[in-house]
Amino acid sequence: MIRELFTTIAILLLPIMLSANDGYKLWLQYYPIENPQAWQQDMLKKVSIAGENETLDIIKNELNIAAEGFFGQNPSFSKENPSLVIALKEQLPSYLASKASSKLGEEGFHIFSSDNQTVITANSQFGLLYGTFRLLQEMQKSNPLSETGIVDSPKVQHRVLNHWDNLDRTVERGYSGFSIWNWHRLPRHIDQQYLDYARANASLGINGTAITNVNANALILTPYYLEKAQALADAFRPYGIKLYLTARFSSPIEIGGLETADPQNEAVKQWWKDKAKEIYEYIPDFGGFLVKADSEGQPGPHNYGRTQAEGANMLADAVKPFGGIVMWRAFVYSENTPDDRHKQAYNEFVPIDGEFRENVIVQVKNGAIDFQPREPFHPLFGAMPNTPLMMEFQITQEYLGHDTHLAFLAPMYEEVLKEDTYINGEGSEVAKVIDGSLHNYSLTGMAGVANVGTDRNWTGHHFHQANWYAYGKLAWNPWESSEKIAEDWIKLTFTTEREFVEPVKKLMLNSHEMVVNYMTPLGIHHIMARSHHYGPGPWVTGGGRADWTSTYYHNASEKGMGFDRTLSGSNALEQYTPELQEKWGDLDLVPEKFLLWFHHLPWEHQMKSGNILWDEIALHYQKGVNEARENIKTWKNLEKHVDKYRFEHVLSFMEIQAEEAEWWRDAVLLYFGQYSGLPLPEGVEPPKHNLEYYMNIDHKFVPGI
Ligand code: GCV
Repeated sequence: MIRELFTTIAILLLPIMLSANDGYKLWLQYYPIENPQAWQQDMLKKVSIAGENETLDIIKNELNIAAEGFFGQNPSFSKENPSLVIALKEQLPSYLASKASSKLGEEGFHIFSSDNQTVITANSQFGLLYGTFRLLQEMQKSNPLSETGIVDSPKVQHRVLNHWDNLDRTVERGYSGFSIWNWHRLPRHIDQQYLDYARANASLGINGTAITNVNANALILTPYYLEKAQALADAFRPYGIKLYLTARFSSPIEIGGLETADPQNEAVKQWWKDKAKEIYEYIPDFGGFLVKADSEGQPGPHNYGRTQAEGANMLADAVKPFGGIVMWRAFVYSENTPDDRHKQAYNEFVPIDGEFRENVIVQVKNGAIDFQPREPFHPLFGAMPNTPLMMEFQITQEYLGHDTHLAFLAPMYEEVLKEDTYINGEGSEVAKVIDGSLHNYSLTGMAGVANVGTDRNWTGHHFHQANWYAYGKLAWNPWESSEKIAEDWIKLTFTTEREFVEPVKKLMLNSHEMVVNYMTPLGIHHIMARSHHYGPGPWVTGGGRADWTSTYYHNASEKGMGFDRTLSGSNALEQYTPELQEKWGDLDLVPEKFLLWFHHLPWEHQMKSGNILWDEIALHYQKGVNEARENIKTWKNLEKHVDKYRFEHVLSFMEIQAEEAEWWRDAVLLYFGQYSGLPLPEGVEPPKHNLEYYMNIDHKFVPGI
């Protein structure tokens, strides 16, 4: 009886269960195209794919999934009168080959129409894969092909996700469940999620993944784990994705039985050469090493009185014979160096510009401190013309509210990429450092610290899928606009209905600034709770390292607040070009978003708005709260355009965000208010509790540490 009842309930619930969208399909929803035009439907009817290999099978599969989703039909694959031709340029008949662009490079593609055919061509199978994904994305957006079609190729060579995933499957700064790498089941079990991960990356043109934490465990380099890494590399290969591993600098001691890891020691050099050879036996196309050294307790060349270049070069020599590269992080700083943390990486790396091997690329975080909600660009960009530099963005939201705070990060990435370094005069944007054009770099790259985990929707917040997407798009083309990225992502992920697309785009494009408003406006930085960085902690002080406290950065007292990085302070400003020193050093010229980053100012400092600093700070916090509340209203109005599952999920996260924005506002204003001694300006709501209450909040077991 009970069994029958359950069966009946299950049957009744089936339609609801089927319509539930858990977000697993990301931006590859391939939802039905309403009222498809003839060109759309015809294009996927008969497809000719030249040749056979695993990547071409993936292309075939993708076309099947898409056609099924768009039109409920499957293409037939045939060479007879195809509507869509997918072939390498060298395989095209000459009348079509002559129409194909000559500027495709290794990974680019050309999609064009000729008579009644659409052609996707490229110089490599991965170019064909990228072209296929692009065509399907254009179809989903209902964008007809123009006369010239689409010619596109990546502007950056190495487009790599960095997973801070540990071997026990915890993820440092990961907020979406556990690591998707199930080491215990590898190498024999290849989880479907690995393939779906590779597919999602390929759809954006991401071509590399560093699968282990930069706070590295040497065990990954032992045969036990190499066999597992090999299985992952094999799974990713047909998607055009190379595998990288993080190398712990002290590995020769920890797993090699040597007494030193000195990069000038012959036995150590040989150990790395042998290790590299061994890795390439498992993974013939191994991408190379990603290294964090001499930073936050990680071992490195400093332990032996050597430079970063000497450390990097030893590893570069080891992988060089096999075509590997070394991505050496510039995130080098120490609590024992008495200088402003902001200045340390520059001081360390600029003097050794040009000393790195040609297969080393130095990986630099977007800002000089640490992925704050807003930072001016890192002064290293532009300052190392003889050493290739790559960008490191953080996709996971360590300092941006973790998984529940909606913050679309493309505007933040774009702000940094489009900032002018003035290094070769006006027009020397950071993006030109990254695409290599400013200094003619022979290597280019962009890394994104991944936000994916075992959560069914991959990224915790459904909208944080957009940050993975945005990173991929900007790694492909650092000049892409956040507005286009947002619009495309919405259309691919939800719907093309304008009544949905426009308000959601607006909400997304404003969301990063909203978070800055309620967390760290006007250049305030690093005032998060200690260690896990979840929630406010402007009172964080003391402990082992001053540079991990809030008071180090805000310097609040009765006299005012801010970090003086001008001549009268740490003079970190001198690391930028004179144009920027002049602009950012001058209180009349500095953009207010960087005000307290570079200046220590009295609470009564006059702002452009006419408000005093204290009032302006308070009003920014209130603005952030108001915006978070407004988002809830906007989202509620859009209910009819979204499936129930994602609607409710996003709504509940937005409610958490609005509540936590209040928490931020109240805690921070109470704390700084002790020093300003000034009342809250009109329009700012009084705090709900006293300062002690906020200081005693202690969230247990916050994920990500
Ligand atoms: C992987 C910050 C984070 C650390 C991270 C480090 C880094 O300090 O808090 O978790 O370590 O950056 O980028 O190496």
